[in-house]
Amino acid sequence: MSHISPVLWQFLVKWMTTFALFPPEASKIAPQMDALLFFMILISLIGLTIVTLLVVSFCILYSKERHPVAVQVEGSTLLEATWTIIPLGLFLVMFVWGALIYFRVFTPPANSMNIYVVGKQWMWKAEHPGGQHEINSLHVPTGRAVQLTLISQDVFHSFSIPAFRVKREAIPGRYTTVWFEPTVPGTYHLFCTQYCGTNHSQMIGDVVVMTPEGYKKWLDESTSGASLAQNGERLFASLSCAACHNARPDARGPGLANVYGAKLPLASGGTVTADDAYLRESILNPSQHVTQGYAPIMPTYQGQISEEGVIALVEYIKNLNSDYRIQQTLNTTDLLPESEGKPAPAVTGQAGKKPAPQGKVNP
Ligand code: HEC
Ligand SMILES: [Cu+2]
Repeated sequence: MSHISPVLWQFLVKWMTTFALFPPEASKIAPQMDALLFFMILISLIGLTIVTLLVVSFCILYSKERHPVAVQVEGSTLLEATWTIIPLGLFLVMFVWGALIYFRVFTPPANSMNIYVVGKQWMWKAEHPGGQHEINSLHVPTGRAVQLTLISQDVFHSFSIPAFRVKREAIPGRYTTVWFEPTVPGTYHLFCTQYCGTNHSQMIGDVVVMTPEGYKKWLDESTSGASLAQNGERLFASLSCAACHNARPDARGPGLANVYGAKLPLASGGTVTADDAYLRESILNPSQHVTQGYAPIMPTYQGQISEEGVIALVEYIKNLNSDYRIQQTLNTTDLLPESEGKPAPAVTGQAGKKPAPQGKVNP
């Protein structure tokens, strides 16, 4: 969208950024948001100038010395209609323009890659699907839509990257998402912008935007050996989830293959879509929504699994979906050359349900 940023404006932004008056524009949405901001500032300046000029000139023209006796003015329909309709039009332009950007900001593209971010007093932890994790830093590639799934482990935090013009609350007990497409390699600030206790001001970090090749290299060097889904698989085994969720015909729990994104019928009537939030909720609070045809026997794991553990489990269950894994392969793991040969996580699907294809998934 560089056509909405004329040369003069780019010069202005560059100048302000150099003098630390303005954050750099490092994401695709940033110049679009700034265009609206500058439009609003421009309109406000024009309005300010007109009003100031009128106030000053009326003070001089209609002073007591010049007009000792007040003249009564009865009003002008044309004048009033003009000063109503023109600002109304301008405000509607701002509204529609703002709404268009708002929808764009809140709708991640279908092919975005997902990174989990957990906020806690007083740090940000990022979990990449490949198993890389980092604290108070976030590595992302240019030219790719990146979606963050945020959650807080304690109090409200707010995740903000000014250079990308994004900010979203990290809420305890609930997943929120935010997305951006980085455009310029470099290191940018990462803030918590909601007062969250004594060391709130230290809840800061670096966002490192790398070229796709640089990011690939970083992923290789930072790999912890197991992907997030593989960690989840390990947790699934150690917490004995498979005692009930297994492929055996007499399994006491439903099969979890292809559950992600499915519409599940509930015992209480109605259906629910199994998204990230639902998976999290059904692990920590299983009696909340009991799936039709099953007894409410699943124990709660509240307090037994950290948010990172829940994320690993959620990622594991998502990866039991064949199409999710293919999508992930297309989006993320094709940046990960060593992952191509990795075996897919084992499927503990219910008998009768089509298990996800095993093995190598190449785009
Ligand atoms: C004692 C048996 C048992 C254990 C152990 C168990 N579950 Fe369940 N789980 C169930 C049953 C029964 C249901 C369906 C009824 C319900 O929704 O509560 C269920 C539902 C679910 C659902 C919702 C999906 C659906 O189709 O309803 C998820 C996700 C899930 N379990 C994950 C887990 C994970 C992860 C673990 C281990 C941390 C686990 N379960 C341990 C029995 C169990
Ligand atoms: Cu915070």
